[in-house]
Order: sequence, then structure tokens, then C-alpha cells
Amino acid sequence: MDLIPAPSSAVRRPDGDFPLDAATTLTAPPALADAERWLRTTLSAATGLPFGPGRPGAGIELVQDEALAAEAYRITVRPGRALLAAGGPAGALWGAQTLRQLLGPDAYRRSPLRREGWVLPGADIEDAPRFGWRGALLDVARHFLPKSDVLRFVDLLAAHKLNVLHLHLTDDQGWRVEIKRYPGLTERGAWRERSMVGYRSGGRRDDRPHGGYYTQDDLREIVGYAAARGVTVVPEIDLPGHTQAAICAYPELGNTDVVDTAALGVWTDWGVSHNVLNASEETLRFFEGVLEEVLELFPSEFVHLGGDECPKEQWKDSAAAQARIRELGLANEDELQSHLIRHFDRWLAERGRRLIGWDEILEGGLAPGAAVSSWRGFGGGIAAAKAGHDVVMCPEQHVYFDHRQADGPDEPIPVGFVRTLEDVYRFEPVPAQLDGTEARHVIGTQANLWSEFTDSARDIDYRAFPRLVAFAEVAWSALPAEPAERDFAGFERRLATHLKALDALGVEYRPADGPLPWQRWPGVAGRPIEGPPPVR
Ligand code: TNX
Repeated sequence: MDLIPAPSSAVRRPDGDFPLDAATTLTAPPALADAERWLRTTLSAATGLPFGPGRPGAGIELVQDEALAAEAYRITVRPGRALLAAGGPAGALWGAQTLRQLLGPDAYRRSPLRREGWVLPGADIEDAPRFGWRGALLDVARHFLPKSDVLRFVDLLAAHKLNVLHLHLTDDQGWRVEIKRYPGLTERGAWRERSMVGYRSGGRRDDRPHGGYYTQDDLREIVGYAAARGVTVVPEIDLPGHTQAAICAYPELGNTDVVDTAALGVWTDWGVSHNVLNASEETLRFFEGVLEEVLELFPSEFVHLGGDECPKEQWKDSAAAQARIRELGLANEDELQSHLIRHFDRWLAERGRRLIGWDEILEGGLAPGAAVSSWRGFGGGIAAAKAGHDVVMCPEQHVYFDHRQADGPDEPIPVGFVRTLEDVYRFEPVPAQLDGTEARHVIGTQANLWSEFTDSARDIDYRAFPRLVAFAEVAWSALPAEPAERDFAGFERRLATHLKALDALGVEYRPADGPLPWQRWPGVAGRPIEGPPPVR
């Protein structure tokens, strides 16, 4: 049956095959309406069969089974009958994805190649995810990704039972979310004059303006579309660093006593800008205003506030920042950063939400309710989990999919580490240093698609696939007794079928033997890190 990600158990019942035809019905209780609608729409388009409503006890039937966990499901296929029992709406959506997969790669097309011969193979399947947070980050700040491509990416996440889309909405190079009370953020902050092409050392620029942003209605649409597919969108508003786009729109947000922030533009370089927020009360109020609108758009429990890579030079030079440090009784600039994060940790908690930030938020003391995205390796995540904080493991040495997936002169824009499909398949999110209780704080894992060196959905497809397929199995499927027992050869066999599904979906994954000519970026400099990633 070649299922990916591998289910907890799957038994083929050759005498249970269920041939589908125009009379095959689809029923579900109101609580599972999202899964019913998705299944009817998707399977009707691919097969040309109507899947009209029917009676319980016949055809394809979705039911809720309180004994199952919310994301768990069970599928039983017998002649004339396919029963999908799910713990809740999410489990029903994941089971629905499995039903499509059981029909084979042509079921991923949007119009029927044939109207006959559709068979659900007889089977007994039981399944539930290993982690509750199975994420991917899209960096729509460095290069804007049109809304239609974001919606398509949501479909791809859901097809792999990934359930978190972390949208990196703001950075030095662009502000991508409409904020009604501060229109300048997008009027000015969403556009830049040009971009670096490749790494700084190559000295290349494209001299072509770049930009774009999502209106609040666009974001409501994305959030709703994702929710109907089991995917939660977690917004990221990065602060206090990675904020040059906001500062150029509202110069009073910057360290005006050390730089002429009114002269800044949206940054046209990659890297870490030294222009960071000041720590005044007014700036806190400004971002509370931003976040009030963000909370209205994104119902997710977690809100990501970045906190990464905030250079402290301007705070060291700024009399205002130093006065603020004294006034607040803080020891240094790290504690000032920590003060800002703590402020928003509290502010979010008062509104029933939780803060998540990059592992730099550990520096100067972690805010009480904060969760950590561990990106500079496992260390931050280990420290946070040991201190009782929740952690999403996304170490750059393993799951930064902007990094290349093979070594070779044709591989586009060599940044970071080489991480092959097999490396990703063997990635283990829970480090051995954590005991059982601590390990439960690893709520999941995430692959990050930073976009300095990808400027279209085609580039993202190439970087993300097929590695995201391997990653989905890491995030979803149960861990074998020994991590070394991960059966990569078996995965590759199943992948051969799954690549046909990706072909049917129109995903431009990296071919196993390397990039096609138009997938290369000849002569564009990167910054490769040679050798294997450091041991955790
Ligand atoms: C580090 S991950 C960053 C990003 C870059 C990425 C490139 C993180 C918190 N910061 O801003 O895009 O490296 O790989």
C-alpha cells in the first residue's frame, strides 16, 4: 500500500477490495464535516465519481470514536464498505488523506484520467501521530510568496499529515501582514528596491524591486483554508531584531539617538541587520497594537515572537537604552531583550495565548510561559526542556531545508550543511540527554524553509521535496526501538510510489540524480559549511 508517513499498523486484506463506482456514497456526522467536504471535493475531482450522501452503514463512512485520541484514526476497507473512525476532526482529516493515498497516485490529480477501475484496497489500518507539532516554516519575508502558492503549500503539508504552518511574516527585508492601525508597515515596509542574489561574497544584486503582503482578508482565508485541512497557522512577528522593515516605516521604533532611522529603507542585504527596536514604552505599545490585530487573524494557541539574532551594539551605544536598563534595574543588554520577551509573554498569556521564540530567548532568562524553537542545534531545546519549557526541535544542522540536499557543483546556492534525504530520514528530534519526563516537553519538530536563496514556489518545491516527505515520517511515525533501525531502504521503496503522487500534484521535487538545468543557479555564490554537522 506504500503509505507515507508509515501508519502505526497496516494489514492488507486482499479479499476486502472495495471497487468504487457512481453509486458509492460518503457519509459523516456534522462534527466531521471538514473531512467529509475535503474527501468529496478531492475524490470527486480525481475520479469523476460523485460520492453523494448516503446512509450510515454503507459506502465510505466517517464516524467519531471517543476511544481514539483526537488525531488518531482507524480505517477498515471491505467490499462495499470503508469505515474511517477518528478520535476527532483532525483524525478524520488524516484518515481522509490516507484514503486518497490508498487509491494511488492518480487520485492526486484534479480531473479524472479515467472513470473506472478505482479500487480501495482491502485493509485494516490503525494510526496516530508521534508528535503534536509537525511543522514547516515558510519565510515569506525575505521573498514574498503569493497567496495562491501559500494555499498550495498548505495542501502539500496536509497531504503529508504535517499540521503546523509557521509563517515568518516580518523581517529586515520585508513586512508582509497588513496592520490597519499602522498602514505604513505595508505601504513602505513591504517593498524593497533590489535584492542580493546569493551570498554577500558573490557581490551580485538583481536591481529589481521586490515586495508584496497579505491583506487581513488574505490571511483569514489562509487560516480558514488551513484549519479545514487540519493545519494551524502560527504567525511570527520577529522582534526586537529583524525589524528594519518596521523601523524604516516608523523611524521612532529604532534607536534614534545612535542612527538616523528616518534615512533607512527596507534592507536589501541578507544577514543580520544592526538596526533593532528601541526598548521604550512607546515601542511596546506599538507592538501590542500590532499583536492585537495579529491575534484577531490567527486563533492559534502559540504566537511566535522571534527573539533571534538581535545584535546589541545599538543598545550599548544608545543613551536611551542604557537609561532604560538602569531604570528597569537590569544588568545588561541581554536582560533588556529578556525584559521585552517577558513583557509579551505576559501580555499573550493574559489573552489566553502562549509565546514561542527562537532559542536566543533563553539568554538573560526565559519568560515563564515561553516555548522554544531550538534552531542553533539541540542545546537550547535541551536546556529549555530540562527547565520544564515546551520545545519544538528544528536544529539548523538537520532540518534547515534552505541548505542543500547534495554536494555537487550543480546544486543550487550552497549554503549551510549538506543534508541528504537519508540524513533527514534519520533525524531524531528527541536528544538522548533528556529523560522521559523532559522528553515529553519536546512537543514536536519543524523543518524551516528560509527564503534568502529561493524566490518562487518552484525553488521551494526543489528545496522542500522529497526531504519534507522523509521529515513527515520522522514527525508522524512511531520511533523504531533503535533510531538506527529506521528502514531507509523501505522508505525509498514507498517513496517511488509517492513521487508519482507528487508528479500528479505538480510538485517539482529534486530528482534523485540532481537538478534539472532550470533548477540550477549557475555562478551564484553561497556559503557552504564543509563536512558533517557538528555532533549535538
Ligand atoms: C538563521 S533561524 C536565521 C534566519 C535565516 C537562516 C538562514 C533563525 C532564527 N535565524 O533568519 O534566514 O539562518 O539559514
